[in-house]
Amino acid sequence: MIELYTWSTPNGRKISIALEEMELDYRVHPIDIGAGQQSGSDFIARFPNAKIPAIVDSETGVSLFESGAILIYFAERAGRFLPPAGSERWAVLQWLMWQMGGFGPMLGQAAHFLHYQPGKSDYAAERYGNEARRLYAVLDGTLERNEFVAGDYSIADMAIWPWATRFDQQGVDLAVFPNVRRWFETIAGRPAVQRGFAVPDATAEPPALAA
Ligand SMILES: N[C@@H](CCC(=O)N[C@@H](CS)C(=O)NCC(=O)O)C(=O)O
Repeated sequence: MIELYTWSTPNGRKISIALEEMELDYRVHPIDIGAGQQSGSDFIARFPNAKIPAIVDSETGVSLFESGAILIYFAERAGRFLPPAGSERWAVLQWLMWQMGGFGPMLGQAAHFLHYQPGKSDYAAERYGNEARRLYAVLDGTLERNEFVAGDYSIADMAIWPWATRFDQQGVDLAVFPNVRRWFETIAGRPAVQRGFAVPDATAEPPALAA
């Protein structure tokens, strides 16, 4: 059994989507980050970065934070969605690291300055808005050549897709990125993705794209 500490955010949803896709048994522990529960002493004692997602695998004793590490751990445990060796494996890890270093941190900053704090800093809004659109253009380019980011559907798609669900907050128009749009809708249609998206908020659904 995997104990999952999470909230309804892109980083949290990566993990619940992966658990659903890999059919691993898990129990959800909601951590309300708006109420500061990630800063509680019990949570920090186990997960010193004080952020969700985090997991404990009660069968193996492995305890992990950082969503990229958790996705690799699950893929190796389940033997799915990460090729065991060779250039296909490196392609998945490359795109997973791209998400962890860029298509996540930069989009978070874009949403902060464009959506949550509009008008606070024109410089930051322009800088992160431009970087968000640049990252979507990179994603669109790879999806023009491949059905999924690294060939077959993988943990890299599971990491990237939840961040793309917040495109409107990031100042991004998906009509400009037709390959991202096609990929977005394909993944949104997967039942495991829909179940994972609704953790821990059972009413949550991926955004429907305008026709
Ligand atoms: N690099 C970390 C980022 C985790 C992260 O930023 N989590 C956010 C929610 S998406 C959080 O817990 N925020 C609460 C806070 O910063 O206090 C990962 O990928 O797991």
